[in-house]
Amino acid sequence: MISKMMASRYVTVVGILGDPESGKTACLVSIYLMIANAELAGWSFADSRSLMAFEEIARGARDWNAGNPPEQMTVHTELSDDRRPGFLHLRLVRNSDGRRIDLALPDLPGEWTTEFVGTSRADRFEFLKAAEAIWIVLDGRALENKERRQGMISRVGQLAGRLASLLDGQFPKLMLVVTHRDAGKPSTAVTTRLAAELAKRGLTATVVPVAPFSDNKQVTPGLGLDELIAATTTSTKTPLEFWSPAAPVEGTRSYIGYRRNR
Ligand SMILES: Nc1nc2c(ncn2[C@@H]2O[C@H](COP(=O)(O)OP(=O)(O)O)[C@@H](O)[C@H]2O)c(=O)[nH]1
Ligand SMILES: [Mg+2]
Repeated sequence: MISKMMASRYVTVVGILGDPESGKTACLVSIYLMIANAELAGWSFADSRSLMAFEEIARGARDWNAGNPPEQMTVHTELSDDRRPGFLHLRLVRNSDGRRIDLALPDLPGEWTTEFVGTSRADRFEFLKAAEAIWIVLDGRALENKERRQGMISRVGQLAGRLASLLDGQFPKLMLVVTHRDAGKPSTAVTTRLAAELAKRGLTATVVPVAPFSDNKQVTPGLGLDELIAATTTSTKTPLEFWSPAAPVEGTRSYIGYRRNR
């Protein structure tokens, strides 16, 4: 199934990494729900065939899971065969130019990331060599926690370093997806240190704060996911901009970008 999808040059494969509980599945579920409800700004389903394509993937996922149907339209995170990631497939149309984009979004167990950093076990990440973008999903609350912050930032550096050696100089666009935007936005202190940690390895990333779900009335659920999809599908390589949501204003989505100082 994966190789069939990857054989199509139009499929944008995204590598989605992140420790357990960082919010990977939440991002996928929220993207799917927003698309299904036509709430993802700037994007719509291509046509009914997109639903069929999704159904095919879901059916495939069911097969892989040997009788465990996928929950909430994403593939079970715990796969019976842990070598084969499940993919959420979406065929979208960008409203601005009508461009059609097939996205393959894998829902991987967080343990894969943990083990990749800890033991450098890379065999199951071979598919990342075909990825056009890599998301490293980070729990925004942990990032702002004074005790946990430094450890997390160093681990992002280690993870990026592992990826760099796996990908052997062919690094795709890198996005640091910071969840729990509803609990607050990432501070400049944190984004600056993340950028510095990556710069040690000659890498840059786009920081995208998101709130796939929200416990805060001031923050719309799904905030930031349209930017995430936009950044994932732009053709420019490794953008330098960090994106930071402006103070939340109900009903609007305004963003300011600022260039990282080198
Ligand atoms: N309020 C809120 N909850 C979130 C957010 N992101 C993830 N969560 C919750 O955090 C928990 C872990 O998320 P999950 O997607 O399962 O993590 P995964 O292990 O990386 O797939 C779940 O209960 C999510 O609903 C967010 O931005 N805001
Ligand atoms: Mg998960």
